[in-house]
Amino acid sequence: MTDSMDQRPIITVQQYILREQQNFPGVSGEFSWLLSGITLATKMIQAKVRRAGLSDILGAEATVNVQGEVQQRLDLYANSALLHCLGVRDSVGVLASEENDKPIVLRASAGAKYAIVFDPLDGSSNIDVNVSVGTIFSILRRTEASMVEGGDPLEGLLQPGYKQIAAGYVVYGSSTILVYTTGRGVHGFTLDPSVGAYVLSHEHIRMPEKGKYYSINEAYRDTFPGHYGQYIDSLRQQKYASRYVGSLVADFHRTLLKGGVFLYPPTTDHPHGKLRLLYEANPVAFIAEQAGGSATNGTTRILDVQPDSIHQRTPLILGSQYEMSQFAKFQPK
Ligand code: AHM
Ligand code: MG
Repeated sequence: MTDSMDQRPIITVQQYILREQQNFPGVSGEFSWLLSGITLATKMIQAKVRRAGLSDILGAEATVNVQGEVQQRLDLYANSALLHCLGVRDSVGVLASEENDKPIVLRASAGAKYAIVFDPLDGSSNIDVNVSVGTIFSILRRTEASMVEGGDPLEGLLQPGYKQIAAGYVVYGSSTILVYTTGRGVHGFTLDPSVGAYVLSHEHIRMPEKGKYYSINEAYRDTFPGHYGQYIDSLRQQKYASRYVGSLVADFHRTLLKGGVFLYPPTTDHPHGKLRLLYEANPVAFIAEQAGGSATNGTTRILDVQPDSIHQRTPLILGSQYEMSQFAKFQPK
């Protein structure tokens, strides 16, 4: 089958995963079935995002999530879509979402070997103004102890990021793109709305070794620890330009493709950082590393941090090799 426009063969994300799995005998098709839950949910979400101004889905709901943030209607729709589409997959044992205070235990059986954490709609403050938002997810294999009847579901979720078996995100931007890794490189699939499928568009993405942009909310500069300001000054002296969307998925996607550095340091309001370790920092850190970049919380590699709660926050600094090595030089001794 070819794309009539340019005669390139069409490879869908489903085909791609099945093909990857053929290289690893013993791996069943359950992972592709699980991922199809995510692709279905994100297609439902993007359909709502595309029609947002036309339907009664914009605006805030009268509820506040566990982070103390007002929930947007689209946040709630996105959360329900993911909970539903993943909840019916037998291989999923436990889910955790930014929008739910507690983890959702679906099945205790040993066959339900995966735990999935997600931010259903990242960048909520951009929903009402037609700026890119997205979905971020991370997939873990549950620990043996957490799978037995009466086992603690949290144990399967609170694993350091290096244990992720897959992670990805979808950006609902000028086009809808799914980017994921299973630890064998990073691949991007653009949703072709005419056929309703994610089609391979960016195989083996590599982050440039050096970029042109730094990405940070500079309005908080006076409340960052001092060395962050010094680092930004050095980038400005090197004639960097600044880009900041305010949706992690969009800022990360640009950094992945164009290189540079993204920073969300500790601030006075968020002394431990604002972004969430399990479903924001870990997935993008895994992807950054797989693409040749790196990610830190300022002192420690993000993927090495042992989480102690599902909604834990973290500072996040990630990007290209050059900018990250420069950042390390500004670390206080
Ligand atoms: P959200 O998950 O509630 O949308 O919040 C996370 C978002 C990130 O997408 C983004 O990087 C950050 O918050 C922006 O925060 P700020 O407005 O403080 O710059
Ligand atoms: Mg978010």
